[in-house]
Amino acid sequence: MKVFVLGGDGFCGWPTSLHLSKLGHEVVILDNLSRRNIDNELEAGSLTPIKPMGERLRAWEEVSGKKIRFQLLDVAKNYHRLLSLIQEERPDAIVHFAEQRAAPYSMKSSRHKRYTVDNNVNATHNVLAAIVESGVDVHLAHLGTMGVYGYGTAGMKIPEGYLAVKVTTDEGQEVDQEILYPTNPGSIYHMTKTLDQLLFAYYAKNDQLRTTDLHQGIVWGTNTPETASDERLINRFDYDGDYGTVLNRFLMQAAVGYPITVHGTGGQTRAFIHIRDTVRCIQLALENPPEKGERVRIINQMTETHRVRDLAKLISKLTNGEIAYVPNPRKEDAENELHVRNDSFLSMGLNPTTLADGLLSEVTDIAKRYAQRADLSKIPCTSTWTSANQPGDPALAERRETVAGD
Ligand code: NAD
Ligand code: USQ
Repeated sequence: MKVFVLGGDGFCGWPTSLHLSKLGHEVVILDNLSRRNIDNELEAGSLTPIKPMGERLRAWEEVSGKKIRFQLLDVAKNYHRLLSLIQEERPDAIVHFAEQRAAPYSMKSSRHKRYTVDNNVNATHNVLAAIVESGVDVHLAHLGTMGVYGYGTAGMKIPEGYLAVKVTTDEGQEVDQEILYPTNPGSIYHMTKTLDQLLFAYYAKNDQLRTTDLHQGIVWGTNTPETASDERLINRFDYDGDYGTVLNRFLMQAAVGYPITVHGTGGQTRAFIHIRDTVRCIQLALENPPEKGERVRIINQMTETHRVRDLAKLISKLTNGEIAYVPNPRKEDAENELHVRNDSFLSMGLNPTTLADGLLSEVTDIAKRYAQRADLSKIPCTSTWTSANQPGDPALAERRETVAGD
């Protein structure tokens, strides 16, 4: 297949591009490098030393003998270039990662809220409008989020996108229907993904666009076999308070001797997936496209759920690291249960990588190797959801504990 990877310089997009290229697909990366500019804005770079795009691509050609092409392009703004590229190249599939993806970044100020909405919604709509205008029969695979559902439970597992409901008609008859699962976003970022869902539903209905929306959980880990094959191919590793995600942050904090920052009671339960499974899931989604005229195919891209404080305790036990129970900068429930269906990828043959597989120590090893690059002042989550929330700073910790090892 010829595949456009929008956002192919990012944490998920780069390893996906290499994985698809390794499999023999022709990959073209489209990215405006906005994530690298946000590193400059936040003065907090990747813990791992990621190389410029040109060097990454030369290294990949050297290592694999395969060429990936790159187009510097803002998908949210350069509509006509995007359209011409689709018309000229006629890709079989487009994988769309090109959005601002950090919830804390999206909540920093009204400027950040507006940027996130403008960037994400326009990027998604431009891709949809350009596919239709080009007339090319492209399968669009988009990275959504588990956060579109909220993290609650209605006494059932969260289904893959659609909820079966019974409606009572005016004549008193009960009718079965399936509706998009009601959205309940917890940040401006997550809200943009709920807006994306409506755009996909509309274009699938009106233009028979073939679309797969992958509701992904929190990605952890750093490397895939391809990114680990040469240091110049290394994947990015975010640890700062805006872009670092919980499990990678906890592993990095323990590795550099910083307190493990649990927000509130750590009672939030979330869905997780390892980066190695992310790239396999995208492959499986591309190999199993929906038919023309089918409704949007929504798949939950996660392999396990964990409660935040259980992860902190596991890592404390493994590393002797101290846990700091810090104020929660977010407006979220203190505790939640989460049960999720993920039958689609399992039935396509995904063999999940789980926490128990020794990959925790791989992340800790990477964090230790590059520890001297870490700026510890960037670790606390300082972006607060409302003026009533406080930063997640260990200096404000209400309680501390270290879990004894075996
Ligand atoms: P990332 O920020 O590392 O990568 C996103 C890439 O998109 C960056 O390289 C950025 O420069 C590019 N980009 C952003 N806006 C663009 C635009 N307008 N035009 C061109 N390029 C643009 O993020 P990631 O962690 O790789 O996430 C990728 C996607 O997966 C996101 O849409 C995110 O919502 C989703 N996702 C990520 C996670 C996770 O834990 N990382 C979990 C669930 C879903
Ligand atoms: N948390 C802590 N301590 C920390 C950091 C986070 O307790 O130091 C808590 C947060 O309060 C939250 C949970 O951990 O309850 C998860 O936070 P996160 O930053 O790891 O994840 P989130 O903000 O949800 O966002 C990430 C990605 C996003 C993706 C989402 C998938 O950045 O792109 O969409 O995971 S999901 O969580 O399933 O919606």
